[in-house]
Amino acid sequence: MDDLWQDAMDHAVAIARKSGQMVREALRDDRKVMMTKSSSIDLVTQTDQKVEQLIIKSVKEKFPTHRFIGEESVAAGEPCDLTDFPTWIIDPIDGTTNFVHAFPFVAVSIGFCVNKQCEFGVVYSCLQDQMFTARRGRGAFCNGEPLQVSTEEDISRSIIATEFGSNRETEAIDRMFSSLRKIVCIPVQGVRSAGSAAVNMCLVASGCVEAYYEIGIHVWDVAAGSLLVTEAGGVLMDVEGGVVDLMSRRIIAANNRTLAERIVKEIDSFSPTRDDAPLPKQ
Ligand code: 2AM
Ligand code: CA
Ligand code: CA
Ligand code: CA
Repeated sequence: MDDLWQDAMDHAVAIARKSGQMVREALRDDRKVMMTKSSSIDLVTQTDQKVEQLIIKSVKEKFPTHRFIGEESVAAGEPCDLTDFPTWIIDPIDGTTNFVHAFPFVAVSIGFCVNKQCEFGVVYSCLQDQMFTARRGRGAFCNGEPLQVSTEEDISRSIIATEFGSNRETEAIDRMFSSLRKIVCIPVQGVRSAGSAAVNMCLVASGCVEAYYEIGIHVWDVAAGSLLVTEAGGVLMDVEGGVVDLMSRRIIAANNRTLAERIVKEIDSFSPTRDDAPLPKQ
């Protein structure tokens, strides 16, 4: 079984690299927005769809019994169910808005779960040519070099990453900024938004930022990155302090428990609905 997952991981790395090449070529020639999804700022390009199709096709040929959760397939009506079966969780372009604007943080994210547990994660940051890889129990790497989270214990000496997502409803924005205001005013040394959940998690794994939190993410945004964080020595926590459920659409990824718990204290938590519909009143 062990060797089989290694084979799958090698395949994920190869296909992520090939996908990254497609993304770089499209960045030069074709960054047109093809359509929007949940709102006018939720963008999809032809490259999002082409890359996802490429990944799924090539994995199906090699592992015909495996299942898939892919962002663009789910958008096209495929189920988003994480079962115990071997499942590839794919975000073909994490950072589509960045891609459209040529803002240079664009990643291909491939996570692989069995029995709902991540066995490996691959995040390819296409424009930096950085291949982030993690295998359960075997560490996290960038281009083969081992990664370690930051050792900082004090949030006031930390950089925190978060994102603003695509929900622009006043209530959601108010909650997000009320949490962010508290975090900024601790004060932290900085707040950053890379525009890609997967890249944010790789920044935590690399020790460049101490923590990343977001409410509204999907499983494909964080499946691969979550293993990078834990294998680099970091922790995952739900925004209310419990164990993270990758399907819950909210996450804190931090270098250590002290920082994660401090962020829990400052966040006004809420659960987004599955389809980005208006948030329920608290
Ligand atoms: P995407 O590029 O794959 O859609 C977390 O913020 C994730 O939400 C990002 O990694 C990004 O994933 C998505 N996202 C961020 N800003 C967005 C926006 N304005 N519209 C739609 N999705 C966005
Ligand atoms: Ca994404
Ligand atoms: Ca995407
Ligand atoms: Ca998207």
